[in-house]
Parts: sequence; C-alpha cells; structure tokens
Amino acid sequence: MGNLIFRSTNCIFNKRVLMLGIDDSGKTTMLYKMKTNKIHKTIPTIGFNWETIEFKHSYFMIYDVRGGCSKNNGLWKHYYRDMSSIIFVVNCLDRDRIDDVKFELLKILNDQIDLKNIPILIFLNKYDKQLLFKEDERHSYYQEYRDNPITISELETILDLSKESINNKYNKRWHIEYSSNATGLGLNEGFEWLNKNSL
Ligand SMILES: Nc1nc2c(ncn2[C@@H]2O[C@H](COP(=O)(O)OP(=O)(O)O)[C@@H](O)[C@H]2O)c(=O)[nH]1
Ligand SMILES: [Mg+2]
Repeated sequence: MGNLIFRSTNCIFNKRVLMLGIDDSGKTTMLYKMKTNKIHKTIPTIGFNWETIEFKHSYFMIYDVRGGCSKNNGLWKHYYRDMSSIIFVVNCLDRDRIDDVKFELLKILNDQIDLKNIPILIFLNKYDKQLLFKEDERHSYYQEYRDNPITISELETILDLSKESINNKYNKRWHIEYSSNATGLGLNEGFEWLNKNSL
C-alpha cells in the first residue's frame, strides 16, 4: 500500500480512459494523486480535467469529467467515443446516494453501442478512515457510515454482477477494487487490471 508506481508523462500516444462517478467520490483527487503522488485540495470540477500518466510502460490519458448529481449526467455520453476503458469511482461512505450510483453504473453497463466491450474498473474509494483535510466540512456527514462502508460484494449484488467478469449479461469485463487516495490503497492494483484489459 502507498508505493504508487505511476509516473508523470507528456507522451501523447496513449490509451484514453474516461473517469466517471457522481460528485465527491474522489475523482479529481485521484487524478492528481496518480500524476504527482501527492494529495491536492480540489474544487468541484467544472467541465473536465485531463492528465497523462505512465504505468508500467503504458501511457494513459485520463479524462476526469464533472460528476454532478444524477439526472445531469447526460453529458457523459459525449465523451464515450474512442475510450479504451472506463474508471467509475464510488464513495464507499455515501450510502445515501447509492441509488444514484446504481442508476449511473447501470447506464454504463447496459450501453451496448459506444461502450460495447469497453472494460470498466470500479474503485470503491475512500476506503480509509481519514479526513484528507481537517477543514473539510463535506465529510462530516459521512461519519455515521465510517464503520459501515459499502463492500465489494454488496455492490456486486446491487448491480447484479455475476462472479464471472467475462460472459456476464452486460457483455463487459469489469473489476471492483477498494481504493483510497489517502493511503494509495488499490490504485496500483486497479491499474494493473486496467493495463491488461484496456482495448
Ligand atoms: N478520506 C478520503 N477523502 C477523499 C479521498 N478522495 C477524495 N477525498 C476528499 O473528497 C472530497 C471530494 O474529492 P474530489 O476529488 O473533489 O471528488 P470529485 O467530485 O469526485 O472530483 C475532497 O474533500 C477530497 O479531499 C479518499 O480517498 N479518502
Ligand atoms: Mg472533480
């Protein structure tokens, strides 16, 4: 845990990865953690951010697209074209909005046109018991779920994902990984899978 093996790069020949998830799941923090190996303060994303990173001699261009609340996310599909994979980030403490997460994830899993055969990596993020910034008020309301985070098997059940990552009803390879930007948990492991499975 902690020893990230990402490197910053300016290489332009790379796999394009779309990073999605509802707001406050930790996407922007994750993007810059991978780029710089540091935690940066974020502001809510307007539009999108993108960065290129190297992971084990593969180059990824990662698009971090504004989350917002459900129903507003129709814009995501404009980014679907030419992506080699999707990363979907879920805040494991945000039980109150699990229905929004399910709604968005099912849209992606069920897309058989632009996202047909596109692998999807799901990070169950914030799998730590930390506040990244003491003054971070946005987090105080998760306190009650701190000892009861959403688990991988729970998410599999909610999404009706079979144990088999290939040959499932969604026609997509998928993988769920616990992650934390605070500790670095799961980031290498998630990208290991992405590296093998991206188109
Ligand atoms: N404890 C904890 N907090 C995180 C983590 N990732 C992000 N945060 C915090 O969650 C809030 C939202 O992060 P941000 O990256 O802006 O989320 P985004 O809306 O999905 O881009 C910020 O206050 C971050 O400091 C994490 O892995 N663990
Ligand atoms: Mg953001």
